[in-house]
Order: sequence, then structure tokens, then C-alpha cells
Amino acid sequence: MLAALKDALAAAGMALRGGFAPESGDLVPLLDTGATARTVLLIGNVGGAMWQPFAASGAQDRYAADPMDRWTRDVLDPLAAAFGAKPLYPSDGPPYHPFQRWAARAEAVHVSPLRIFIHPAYGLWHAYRAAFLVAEALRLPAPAFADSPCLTCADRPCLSSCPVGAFTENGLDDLRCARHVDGPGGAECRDNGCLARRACPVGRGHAYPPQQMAFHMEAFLARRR
Ligand code: B12
Repeated sequence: MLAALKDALAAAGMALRGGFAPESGDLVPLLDTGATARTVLLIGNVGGAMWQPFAASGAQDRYAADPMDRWTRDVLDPLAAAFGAKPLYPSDGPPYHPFQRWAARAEAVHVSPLRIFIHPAYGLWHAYRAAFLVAEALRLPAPAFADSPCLTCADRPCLSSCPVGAFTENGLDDLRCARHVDGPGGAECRDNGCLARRACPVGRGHAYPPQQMAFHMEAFLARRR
């Protein structure tokens, strides 16, 4: 089952990001049958692999709002049905499903100083597209857990690269960020992606292509306008 799922995901530029056997503290909802899911599979995107399939899908012409989220559902709802899984999405909510908590159960990701999760190989260039809840206990390869690369990063350039200091002790000041990015001095972040995220030395080779950077920035601004 997992090999077939991986192949189907690869066609959409997505990847299986690992999985875990849920426990009560994981806040995993029940299946539609009322039973407890025995496996949660996490699906995501790493590096720029998803951009081309998404751009070629026509979703940006088809959907005026949230085209990537809607395309994700178009791709993954039928796949989940074919695999007998219940799909959950990061944008379901509020209240939101705790995708980052689940991610930390499934693979070697850690909270970065920017609060988004860092992966030892992909750095900050990855995200989650869905969780598939499965009734059966699937045998999953053991995750290759590793320490956070931030522990040995003395300079922490991510924290000094935001032109308006939007990363505060309390997390991202998204209003301050959006005002800058949407303003006359924000073209560099708007067109080429968040300067703080791009300052991270980990996984630079996996950075999203410029069109994807600009797409995510515009989506972030659209939520605030
Ligand atoms: C709401 C939201 C936002 C809001 C945040 C509003 C706010 N102040 O809360 C806004 C719109 C600002 C936002 C922006 C972005 N977001 Co956002 N966002 C979400 C969303 C939909 C819900 C987050 C949430 O409330 N979860 C509920 C809590 C209960 O979940 P949780 O997993 O238990 O929470 C964990 C985290 O909070 C984490 N954590 C966070 N901060 C800290 C700090 C410390 C000290 C510790 C220990 C833990 C910790 O630990 C918790 C427990 O494990 C998630 C998707 C999701 N469903 O999780 C994406 C998500 C977190 N966002 C994501 C991204 C990529 C971004 C952006 C970079 C998007 C962009 N423009 O490209 C920006 C920048 C974010 C930044 N630098 O901080 C990704 C992160 C992927 C990753 N690598 O980790 C997610 C997972 C979506 C996805 N599809 O993958 N986001």
C-alpha cells in the first residue's frame, strides 16, 4: 500500500513524510466509523517538487481563492478514498489540527527560531499537505530522528535578517511582517520570499523556486488584506 501511495504522490510532486501510531495526546480525530485510527500518514511537499505539477494544473485559473489548498484536495481526496483513508488538511479549521505536533511524531523536524519547523536536510523548505488516517496498523520504516540543526548554528542569521524585526520573543508579528511586505520597501520579500527564511543555511539547495516563493507571500498577504 505504501509503495503505491508514494508513487501516486510523486506524480503530484508530493511525498510521504512518515507516519505514526496515534496515542491519546496526539489529538487525532476518530474515523467516520467511530473507530480509532491506528496509523496516521503525513503527506507533504519538500523543496520545489510540487510547484510544477501545481502550476501546470490550471488551479490558479480555476480557483479565485486558496488555489493550492483546493488543488491539494482535488489530488488527495480521491487518493484517500482509493486507499481507504480519512483525509485531514492543515487548513481545516479553526480550530486547526496540530500538524506540527504530528510532524514531530513522524520525522526528524524541530521548532526553528522562526517557529516553523526545520528539517535536517530540507531546512525550512517543506510543508504539510494532509494527514491520512488509516484504520489498520501499518508497518512503517522507523523514522531517522536527528538533533535540530539549529543547536549548532551559532550565528542564527534567520533572527537578524528580517528588515522590520517581525520575529519577536512571542513568535511572528504577522501584522508587522505584512505591512512591510505589502509596502514600498517589501519587494524583495514579496517577489523572492521571506528574507529570514532564506537566510537559513540549512537545506538551501531545496529552496522553493521564485514563483513559489512569490505565490506563498501573496497568499499570506491575501489573508491579511
Ligand atoms: C494559523 C497558521 C498561520 C498563521 C499564524 C497565526 C498565529 N499567530 O497563530 C499565519 C497566517 C501568520 C501563518 C503564517 C505562516 N505559516 Co502557517 N500555519 C497556520 C496553521 C493553519 C495553524 C497553526 C495552528 O494554530 N495550529 C494549532 C496548534 C495547536 O498546532 P500544533 O501543531 O500543536 O502547534 C505546534 C506549533 O505551535 C509548535 N510551535 C510553534 N511555535 C512554537 C514555539 C515553541 C517555543 C515551541 C516549543 C513550539 C512551537 O509546537 C506546537 C506543538 O507541537 C498551520 C497548519 C496547522 N494545521 O498546523 C500552518 C503552518 C504552521 N504554517 C506554515 C507555514 C509554512 C507558514 C508561513 C511560512 C507561510 C508562508 N508565507 O510561506 C508563514 C510564516 C510563519 C512563521 N514564520 O511563523 C506551515 C509550517 C510548515 C513547517 N515547516 O513547519 C504549516 C504547518 C502549514 C503547512 N501546510 O505545512 N500561519
